Amino acid sequence: MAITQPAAQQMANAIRALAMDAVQQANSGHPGAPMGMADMAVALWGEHLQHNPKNPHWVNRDRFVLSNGHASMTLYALLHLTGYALPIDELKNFRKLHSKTAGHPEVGITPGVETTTGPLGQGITNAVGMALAEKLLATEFNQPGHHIVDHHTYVFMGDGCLMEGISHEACALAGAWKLNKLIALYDDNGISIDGQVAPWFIDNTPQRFAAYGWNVIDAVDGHDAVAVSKAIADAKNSADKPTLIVCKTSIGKGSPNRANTSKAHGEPLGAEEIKLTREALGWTHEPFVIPKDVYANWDAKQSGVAREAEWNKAFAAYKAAHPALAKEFVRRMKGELPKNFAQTAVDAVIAAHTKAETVASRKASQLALEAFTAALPEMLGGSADLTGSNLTNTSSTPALRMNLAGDVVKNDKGQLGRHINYGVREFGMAAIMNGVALHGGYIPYGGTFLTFSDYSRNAIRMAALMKQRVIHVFTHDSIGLGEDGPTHQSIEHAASLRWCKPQGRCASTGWKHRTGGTSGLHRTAQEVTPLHREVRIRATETSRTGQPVRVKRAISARSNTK
Ligand SMILES: Cc1ncc(C[n+]2csc(CCOP(=O)(O)OP(=O)(O)O)c2C)c(N)n1
Repeated sequence: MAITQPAAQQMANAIRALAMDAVQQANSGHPGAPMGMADMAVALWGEHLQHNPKNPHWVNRDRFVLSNGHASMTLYALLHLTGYALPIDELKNFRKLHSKTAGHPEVGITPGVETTTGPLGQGITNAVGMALAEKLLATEFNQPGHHIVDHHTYVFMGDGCLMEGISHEACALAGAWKLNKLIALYDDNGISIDGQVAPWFIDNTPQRFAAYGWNVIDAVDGHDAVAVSKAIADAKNSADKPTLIVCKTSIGKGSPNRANTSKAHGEPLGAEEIKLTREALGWTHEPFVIPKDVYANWDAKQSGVAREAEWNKAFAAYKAAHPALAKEFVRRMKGELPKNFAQTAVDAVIAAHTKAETVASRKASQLALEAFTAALPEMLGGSADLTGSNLTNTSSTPALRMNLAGDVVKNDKGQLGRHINYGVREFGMAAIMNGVALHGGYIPYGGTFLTFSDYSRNAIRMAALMKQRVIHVFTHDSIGLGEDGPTHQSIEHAASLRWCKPQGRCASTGWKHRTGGTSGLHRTAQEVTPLHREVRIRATETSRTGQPVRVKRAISARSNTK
């Protein structure tokens, strides 16, 4: 709908009221950012976001990431008001055990939450991964006259996300990849927990993003929903650049004594200040009571169902014209492995065991990958500038490259890039992989030295928390790596990550089992002699959906090497 004042004001005030009342009721939380971003939320969710509250999993929905996860009441209010299965009682139970309204948004718990956020900087990085996945899927599956993959990825983020170093890694890559359908709205309120950020955050953010190759829309009044909406409309026209919209806002907007102070950031306003805020906003309704006309203005159920129905029609036409591609797209987005994959995996393992080569396990890993990347077009590899050391590339995964217009280019063999040069950005790589996995359509894997898993650690933790199918290849996994010395030796890493450490020929078995959950595969730099041991491969494999898959050839073989 086209937003107009004063309806927009009331829609924004509904978010402000829900945020301050829920935080007050929980006696903890962050009212300031939701109150400050309320008008931005009206602009984006009231006018632009393509979603269907009745089906949060519609594959072509726009993705929305609340990178400043402490502002979770923004998202809960939006999900409730637009018609997701998040009743008002859940908002009354904000931050309570077993509620769907955790302190920070958690994917898989709350319908409509796309990723778990809270560790600042990772949300924007996940969003870069989602936008990348969209672009790559569109390249693979869209056909002339059939744009079945065609959505935006939107982000709200604050000063904290931009201060975190990972935002540099991710946003630099978003510029390099020309992710023009990524639109980030910066809540530029100049406040963080310790107060006015000016003394310790002096970056020129617009210039910083312009230098990354972003389209920057600066100095938008973040309390003018119409102005923000216009900026978003302009951003959607960006042909080859991601967009940063700098929204000037006041934290705690509406609160007479807390607005523009760090006290609004992370504590309840208190009963007296809430009363004053209600008066200042002209919001006369009791806590958790939203007038019918405000609900009606927010309601996105009908439009969402219509939007998805329209896409379903477009998909039916695509399916009629390109049945094989349509089938493959459905499989990929469901995250199911191809029917014959179990057999492929068994064949690869048998071949490795039969050959029993004396190679470094990173090489064994690459040999396994050679078979698996050929069988699984969804495997999207990469390395943080250690491709030749991690051995994550294969003949089916050429380097990913975009041309000047931002299109993904094919190599001279006609292959699309499927191996990402992340550059020296381990943390960015890990959180981008989380975003790719969350989007769906790909199984991301990426490599670095095991010792540098420390750089990526919190993103690995987030992948595990979110139960995402992300694979980390950690090579040079022992103190035996030698000449590089103690800086490059992993000592405590394997134990602290608590992962399996497959050896030698087990490399292919390791890869075979890494088709579900978050995994780290540790690989040696040095040759390892195959162990003399019995290999058994089950005749029945289990697919990701839990359905048994029959494998044609089962073996029980004994390796012939010492
Ligand atoms: C990686 C990380 N470090 C620290 C925190 C704790 N923390 C939560 S919010 C915040 C300040 C964020 O400031 P800003 O983004 O400006 O939010 P606002 O004050 O506008 O709500 C901090 C340090 C965190 N959530 N994540």
